[in-house]
Amino acid sequence: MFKPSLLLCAFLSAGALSGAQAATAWDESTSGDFANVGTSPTGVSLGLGSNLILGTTGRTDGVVDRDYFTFTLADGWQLDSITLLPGTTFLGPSGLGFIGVQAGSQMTVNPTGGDPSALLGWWHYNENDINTDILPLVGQGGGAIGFVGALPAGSYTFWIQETATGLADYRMDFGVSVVPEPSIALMLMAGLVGVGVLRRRG
Ligand SMILES: [Ca+2]
Repeated sequence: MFKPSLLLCAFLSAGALSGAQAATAWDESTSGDFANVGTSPTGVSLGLGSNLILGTTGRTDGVVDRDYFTFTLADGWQLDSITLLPGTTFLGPSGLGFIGVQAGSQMTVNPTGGDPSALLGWWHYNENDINTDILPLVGQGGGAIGFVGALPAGSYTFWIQETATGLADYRMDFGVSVVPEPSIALMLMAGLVGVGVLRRRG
């Protein structure tokens, strides 16, 4: 018996397997501090699979270290997860890590303005988020444009900041995958249905 759901699963699995690799996209300890100005973010290159983003942010001696970086997802690619990894640190109960994302190659939002309406999404990540995918939470950030599911091909600029006084480390894994191509699956399904019709006629 023909099961289209199984066929789709096969395609999804093939896409996931073809993108399986791990890489450090940026490590501030070796690559340097991310840009501190949203309108001139550091350019980062993401590949298919796992992309580690490792950094430190916060406030020392009244100086705020905000981290801004941008990347472009090629046609047919999508950002399907941001996993917060162990090694991310927090500055006590009041220490809240902030992550925000804006569409395009710049972050134009005033970091002290408190207006998230131009953001695609944001989230205050915390200890409970370790080893979980925070992308869905980012998409639900209050007052932002919002999104559901993966971010499709295009340019995005991220802003990460520990909002308490002191320095905190963050370790995140940006998961990139190939967008499943329903058109091919549908064509194959149509072909299989056609075969079934021919068999009935025969
Ligand atoms: Ca930094």
